[in-house]
Amino acid sequence: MPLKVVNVAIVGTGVVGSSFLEQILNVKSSYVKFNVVAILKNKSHLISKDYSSLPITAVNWASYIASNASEGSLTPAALIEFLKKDKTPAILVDNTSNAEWAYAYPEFVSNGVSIATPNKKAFSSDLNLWEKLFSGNPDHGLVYHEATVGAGLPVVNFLKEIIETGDEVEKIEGIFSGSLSYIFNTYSSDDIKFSEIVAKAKELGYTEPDPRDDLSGMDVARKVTILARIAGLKIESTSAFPINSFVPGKLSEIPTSEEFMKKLPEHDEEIKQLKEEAAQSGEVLRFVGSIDVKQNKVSVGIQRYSNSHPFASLKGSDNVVSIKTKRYQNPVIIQGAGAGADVTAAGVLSDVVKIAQRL
Ligand SMILES: NC(=O)c1ccc[n+]([C@@H]2O[C@H](COP(=O)([O-])OP(=O)(O)OC[C@H]3O[C@@H](n4cnc5c(N)ncnc54)[C@H](OP(=O)(O)O)[C@@H]3O)[C@@H](O)[C@H]2O)c1
Ligand SMILES: *[C@@H]1O[C@H](CO)[C@@H](O)[C@H](O)[C@H]1NC(C)=O
Ligand SMILES: *[C@@H]1O[C@H](CO)[C@@H](O)[C@H](O)[C@H]1NC(C)=O
Ligand SMILES: CC(=O)N[C@H]1CO[C@H](CO)[C@@H](O)[C@@H]1O
Repeated sequence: MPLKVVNVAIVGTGVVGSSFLEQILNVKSSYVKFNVVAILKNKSHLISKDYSSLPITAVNWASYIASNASEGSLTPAALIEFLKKDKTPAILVDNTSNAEWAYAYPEFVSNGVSIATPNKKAFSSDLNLWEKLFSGNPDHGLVYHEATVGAGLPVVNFLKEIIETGDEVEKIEGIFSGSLSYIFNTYSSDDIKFSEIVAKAKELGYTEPDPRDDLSGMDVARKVTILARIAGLKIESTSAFPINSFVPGKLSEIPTSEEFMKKLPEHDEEIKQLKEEAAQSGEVLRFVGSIDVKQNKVSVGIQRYSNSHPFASLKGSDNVVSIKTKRYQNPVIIQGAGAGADVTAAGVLSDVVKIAQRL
């Protein structure tokens, strides 16, 4: 069988991008050859003039870029021009959390470039953008985004596949944030104040620089929007359903993250009461996203689960998703690390491999 060759362009070499580069440069496949033909950073870029793979290895790529990259980045339009000039099929790997790149996806796709990305913006913003990306036009590039929900866990592609076989999703429920998973798992098992566990999660780098960005539920809302759309609901945007923020009311207006952390202990007592009320009924608090397809209802916020429920025994910063369908009346449970550079990059790389197989 002839070796299949695919050009790969990578945007962003941060946490996930670095791990992705190491993984793709180590792929040993007998049927597909990945030519890494472009690497774009914010202020520099490296492209292969003759579309052969850049002369980099999993060991030296960072120093090679540091000394050999050209100044300035490329715009999405310039990258499309570059990729179109070669007849080898191309895949864009977007590892930014940048909206500019996300909004350029339809241009890539309509020019035949496929996309693999962990960037949630393109899939959780306007419904219009989603519909453009999944129009089903056979001349368009393919779009894969496994790592937008639960990092490398097989959630997005699994859902799309069972729906393609004719199954119907009835309900999806899950813990989709590594940081909130860690915070509530530890809070329910340990004798620790809520403000202390938030401070610890921040220290460990599990939260965003301002933990309110996690506690607000916005990131969970983005992931829930993506899953709800896959399940067939026409969710216009993340403002189309209730997001019950866990940031105590008065603290949402505080300007700095430092001040917020200083004031949070004032709310320890009221949060402890919630925990104790739940404990009296043999339940724990969990921050979940739920999608009830039959009732057309989506929500994000705190729920109580009995100690025997799979969500109650979650450990560390793991994610868990429960999927109930017409065929799986006893829900499918997918659980495991839902954050971290290596598993996220592996989720993106498995999308790249899937695209290469289909091209
Ligand atoms: N870093 C990742 O693991 C990851 C995974 C999927 C997608 N992305 C995409 O990348 C964009 C930018 O991310 P970033 O570069 O700002 O990420 P970052 O700087 O590495 O840190 C922010 C995020 O770290 C995640 N995280 C990493 N390791 C973790 C661990 N061991 N336990 C718990 N949480 C952990 C949390 O993700 P969560 O709260 O989301 O679980 C947290 O919100 C995100 O908006 C997203 O679109 C990142
Ligand atoms: C890239 O540069 C833009 C504009 O200069 C900035 O807004 C953005 O935060 C930068 N992104 C990264 C990942 O450094
Ligand atoms: C920069 O490119 C040249 C020519 O390809 C190469 O010989 C050199 O090793 C590269 N620099 C680094 C630090 O890799
Ligand atoms: C998720 C992730 O790794 N994002 C990175 C993508 O690349 C940018 C720019 O290099 C980094 O700043 C991000 O951290």
